[in-house]
Parts: sequence; structure tokens; C-alpha cells
Amino acid sequence: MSLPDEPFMRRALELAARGLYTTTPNPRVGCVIVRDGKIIAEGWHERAGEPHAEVHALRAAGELARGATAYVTLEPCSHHGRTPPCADALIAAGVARVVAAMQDPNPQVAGNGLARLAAAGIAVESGLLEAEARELNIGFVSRMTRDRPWLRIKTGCSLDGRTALPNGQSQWITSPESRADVQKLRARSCAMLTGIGTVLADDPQLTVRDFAIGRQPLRVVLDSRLRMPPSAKLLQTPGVLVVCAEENAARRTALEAAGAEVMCLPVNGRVDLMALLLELGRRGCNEVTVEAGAELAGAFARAGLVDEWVIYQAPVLIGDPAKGVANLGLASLTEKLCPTRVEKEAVGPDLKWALRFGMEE
Ligand code: AOF
Ligand code: ZN
Repeated sequence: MSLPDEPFMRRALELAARGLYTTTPNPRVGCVIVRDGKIIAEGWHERAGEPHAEVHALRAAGELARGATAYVTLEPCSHHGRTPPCADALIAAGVARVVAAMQDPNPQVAGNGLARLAAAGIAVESGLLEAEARELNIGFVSRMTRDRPWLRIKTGCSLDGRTALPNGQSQWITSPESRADVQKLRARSCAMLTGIGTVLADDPQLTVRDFAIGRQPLRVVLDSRLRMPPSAKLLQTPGVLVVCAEENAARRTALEAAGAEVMCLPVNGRVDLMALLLELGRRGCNEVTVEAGAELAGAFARAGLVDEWVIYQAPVLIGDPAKGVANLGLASLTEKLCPTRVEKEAVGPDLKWALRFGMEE
């Protein structure tokens, strides 16, 4: 692959990112078609069930696609899903060369798309800006390779790592800018997850409210003993799953009447976190964001299930005896959570940390 290819793939990645909030359960994919060093057509995947990125771009290119190069952020598909194979569409259009950023981790494709193009005599390359492409679809890659979503915890805290007063009050520690940024995390998530403690203390909605994305994430509440009140604000928007560890017919009926789906996934008297993530994977969840207190955050961390921890740290002090970020139950400092990658950026007056733990290659 030569250097001149890179700007075209960057443009394709930019187009792919336009689907950040809408493609779920499908990946975000962009495509540009280039002739004589110029972009003649662009496309991106917007919504599952609608045409893939390549099809949009090929339609825009028309006859000019013959002999052109297509840059795609994901290997063109070779299977009949909700839509026909993009590899066939590229072959039919007479494209001469296809450059992909990465292989499709979907086992139904997994190299077959590129192989089909090559068999048709098309020059095929893969791996250009692969890290960027994987990052854009980290949740899709997770679900395809591990059968479970990418699990992100979001925490808002003070400089001294406090998330709430002992009486539960937590609104607000971080700035409006941080809270607006959290709306973006929610919007890119397939599901938002919280615990019954947070529901009882804050009565959150966990919805996307700052902008319209045409859907709301599934809202999941871990509620071992089904204490969730049917009047909880969460239930004002459809799409709530309450997961318990103990059946209670009367409470189940009341929650179901309030519109919730109730599911029992017990292990040793608590909700089986791994079983829950596998269930969310089966439902097509790519990215799941946890907004919860120290107990649930700690439980995911102790189970080794946290892929990413996003912490909005406000420059304020709350002091003892306020609540901390997570109950990790460490016996020794050798057990402290050490991320494999750390990024930080300013968000308004706050500092946003993104700690990575999962799926490093
Ligand atoms: C592409 N280009 O733009 C996307 C692809 O049900 P379908 O037909 O939408 O197929 C979904 C699968 O196709 C998805 O799981 C992934 O493997 C691939 N997504 N492929 O060539 C695209 N969105
Ligand atoms: Zn396709």
C-alpha cells in the first residue's frame, strides 16, 4: 500500500463515524471511490437493514466505478444478511482495486469477502489504518470475537475520587460540559447498565436527551431482589430490562405491568455478570456503558470484565466520609487495577480519563 492511499482511508473513516450513534447492531462503515487520484463518490452505513457503505458509494459513482479503487473501513461482506453481499456489488460494478482497513470479524465474512474479490481478479489489500478502524468498531469486534459487548464504566467524581455523599447525594459533582459528554457516551451505547442502589438513590433515566438519534439505548437494571419501584423514572421510556437473582412473582408482575422485561440470571444469590453480558451479546449489544455506584462498578472490576473506564474528574474536593469510585476489595497493592493504556483530555473545567483494560493485542 502506498502513502497516497492513506488520506482516502482517513476520509472513509470520517464517513464511517457518521454512523456512530445509529448503525447498531451493525458496525460503522465508510467507503470512498477514487479515480485518477480524486474522490468520485462516498457512502456510509447508516442503519441496520439499510444499504451498506459500499452500496451507497457505488450508487453515487454509477458507471464511473468501472476501473476505480474503493476504500472501505471494513472488509466488504460476502454473505446475505439483511442486505445482499457488497463483494458481489463491487465485482458487478467493475471496481479494479479494493483497499480495506480491516477484516470483518463477523464469522460469516472473516476473509471471505476479500477472497471473493480476489477470485474475481480485483486487486485486494487490507490493513490500512487498521487500528483506527478497530477502535471505531471496538464493540462490534468484541461481540464477534468474545460473544459479549465492550464494557465501559463511566464515573463522575471529585479530585479526591468521591462520587457521592454518604446520604447518596451526587448531583452535581462534574461540570455541565462533562455531563454533555456523557450524553455522547450514552448515544453510542447499545445498552446502559446500572444497579438498584443508583435507581433508588438518584432515580435516573439513563436516556439520550441532548440530541435525537432515533433510538434509545436499552436500559438494564441489576436488581437481585426486584426492589425496583414500578414508579421509577427509568420506566417512563420503553426498553428496560430488570435482571434479578431471585424470583418474586408479585414484583415481577408489577414491573412487567409498568413495561419492564424481567429476567432472572442467578449465581450464588447475585446476578451472574458474565451470563448477563453474554445475554446482551445475544441481543446484539456492541457497546454497554455502566453508570453505577461503587458496589456494581467494583463487582464488574473484581470479575475482570471492565474493558474501559471513563472517569470525569472535577477539580473539587469532597473529602471523608464520602463514597469512592469502586469497592475493589484489594488485599494487597499488587492487585491494584493498572490500565494497559491511558488517555486524558480536558472537558470544560474537568479532566476526562479513559483507562483501557480490555482486548489489547
Ligand atoms: C459491509 N459494509 O457498510 C457494513 C457491513 O444484515 P446486514 O446485511 O446489514 O449485514 C450485517 C453484517 O454485514 C455485519 O454483521 C457485518 O459483518 C457486515 N457489515 N459490511 O461490507 C457495511 N455495515
Ligand atoms: Zn456489505
